[in-house]
Amino acid sequence: ANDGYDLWLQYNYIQNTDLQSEYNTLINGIQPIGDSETIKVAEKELLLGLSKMLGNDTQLYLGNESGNNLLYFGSESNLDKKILSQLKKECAQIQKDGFVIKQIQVDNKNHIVITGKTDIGVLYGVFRLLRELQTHKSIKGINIVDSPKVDVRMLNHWDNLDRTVERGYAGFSLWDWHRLPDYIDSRYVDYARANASIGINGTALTNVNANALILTPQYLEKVKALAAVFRPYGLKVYLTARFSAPIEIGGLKTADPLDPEVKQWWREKTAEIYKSIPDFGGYLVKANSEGQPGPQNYGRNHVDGANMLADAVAPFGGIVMWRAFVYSEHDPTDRAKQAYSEFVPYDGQFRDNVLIQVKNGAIDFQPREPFHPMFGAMPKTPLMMEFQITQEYLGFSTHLVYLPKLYEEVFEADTYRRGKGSTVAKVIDGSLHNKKITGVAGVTNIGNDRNWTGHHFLQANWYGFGRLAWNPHLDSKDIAEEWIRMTFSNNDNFVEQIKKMMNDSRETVVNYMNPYGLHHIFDTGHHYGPGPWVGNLPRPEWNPTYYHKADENGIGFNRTKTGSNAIAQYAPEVAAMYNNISTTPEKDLLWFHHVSWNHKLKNGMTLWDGMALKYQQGVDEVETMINTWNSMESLVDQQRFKEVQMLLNIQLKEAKWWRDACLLYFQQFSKKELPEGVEKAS
Ligand code: GCW
Repeated sequence: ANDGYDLWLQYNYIQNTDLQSEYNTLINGIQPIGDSETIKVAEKELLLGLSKMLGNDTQLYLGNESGNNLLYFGSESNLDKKILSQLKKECAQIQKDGFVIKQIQVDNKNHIVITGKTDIGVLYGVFRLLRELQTHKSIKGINIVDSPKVDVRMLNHWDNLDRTVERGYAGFSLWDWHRLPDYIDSRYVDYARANASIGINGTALTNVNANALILTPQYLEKVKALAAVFRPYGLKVYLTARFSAPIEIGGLKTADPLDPEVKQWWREKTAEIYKSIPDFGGYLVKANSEGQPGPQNYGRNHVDGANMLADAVAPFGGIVMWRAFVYSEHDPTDRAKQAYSEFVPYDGQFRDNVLIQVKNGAIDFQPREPFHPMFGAMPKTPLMMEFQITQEYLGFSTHLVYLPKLYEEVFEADTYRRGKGSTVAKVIDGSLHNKKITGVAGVTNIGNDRNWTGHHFLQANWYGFGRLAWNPHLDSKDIAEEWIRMTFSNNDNFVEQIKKMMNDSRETVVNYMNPYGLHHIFDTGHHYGPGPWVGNLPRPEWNPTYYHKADENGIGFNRTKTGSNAIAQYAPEVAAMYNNISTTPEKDLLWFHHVSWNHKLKNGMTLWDGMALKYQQGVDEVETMINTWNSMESLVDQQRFKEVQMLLNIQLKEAKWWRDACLLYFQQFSKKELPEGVEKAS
């Protein structure tokens, strides 16, 4: 049985005899260089991976110092001069925590060397070499040079202190606060290994809807214990800072960021944290959003709030990630415009160690959103990307959706802020405006389910998130292939078919949930399943009808000049494209336009017919996924096969539910028959 606990670090025995002999020849023993905790965990991982994949006793790899074909791993500064001299060119190309893996010859002997500027870089290189073996690549003459393109690559846990997880669908929180700090669950180590294997270097442990208690000594002691487990893996700990903490746990009367006592309180609290966690990363803050306290409660603004915290962490090298997810019920015209209006005017006023963390789209993690107009619009402020890995609006952990495809679409979008080719990826990696600090965050989809993510395939979203945070220019298809080979099988037929299935899955979910730019038509509150009708929540912008605006004339949100004019927040080229219905990509049609039911689509159909057929297509595509999966049964272990199969069957049922609910609802307005080919609701 395989319960999926090992994620993409399965290290399956390599059956291919040619590869076996190649790997065995070229890796005859391992030689750690340096004795840091990081080098020790790198050694442990190599021993685990090599002995499992090559079927040898771990002893075989140790104590072989004098031989040929050794695997050396250690940072540049610890390497022997003779070895280093063979790596000069490569070492000059790496930055930060990058690495080099190269086969070299010294004194007529062949060796492979993994090195980097830091031991963490070396660890990343070790995982990379293991991946080469896991994915059955030849390592003859290996020469890989790679560096992360983004500084801060982090997970955001929306985990509460009672272990519930906001928008979490894979069990309860991993953090066992009750038994910490004395009881260290071995799962913490596996969590750190998994993250290090994809280059994730930060984790914000707590919900952005924050509880100030995490900043009390009783909890900080527990955080310290977690930080100690994660440290060797290069994983820094961050905490969410509740803005009103000075009142709630500090006994002050105010949390006004300009109040000297408040400043002092945060300085002291921060110093206290750094005293026990010297490499603490900093604060993640949700302020004045959805009822959370913030500087605006005191007539101050985001700059006042963010800079106050930034000053507290600056002496220790910490950062503040200030979220831009703000919208209020007092602006009834268009929620999509608010973040831009509240933040862009402050460009240049934030401290150097503040990153503004922006969701990928202007509403809220929908199956498809056009890129957020803030990207590229704040040349003097580092903007950090926030993706959601957990599937709040994508069928929770029940539906198979490969999200790197979505992330890639956002990264590839062109902001035109410095002419054509000014992609979001270049905003995020800092190259567009020469940013000093860069970051990508993902709201995690993991919990204490045995397989971490509730659905085996959603492990790929954690994996792919990490890979794209490392390098936002990677191709999501390549990432899927790596993941499949490591997680399931190197069988080429399996790889090709499953890669296609994953790759198509994102468009499939858009088809059966939100085709043509529809958005936020989820059942209110929990966001599972369809609910385009009037919901039961008080705020107008929490109601689906606010977004689709269906009536007898048509459907869609007019964000053009004749409507909310949200398009004006984009660069002129982009604004012009979206302002005009004929140049708006059809995938975003109803995001920007209120369109008549008879509007002619590019394929000649009316909007109503086209929309109905998209819903049907989504259902048909889930059927295809099921067929693909079923045909792979002999190539997968039974447990994972069956679990995925059951979930796919639920997904099919629910794709039909989406189709039927949305079409029946919208039909009241369109007053049109379903076109041929669309199954009627039963
Ligand atoms: O998408 C919304 C979620 C909230 C979440 C909020 C946010 C943490 O429904 O649960 O709160 O976004 O991102 O702050």
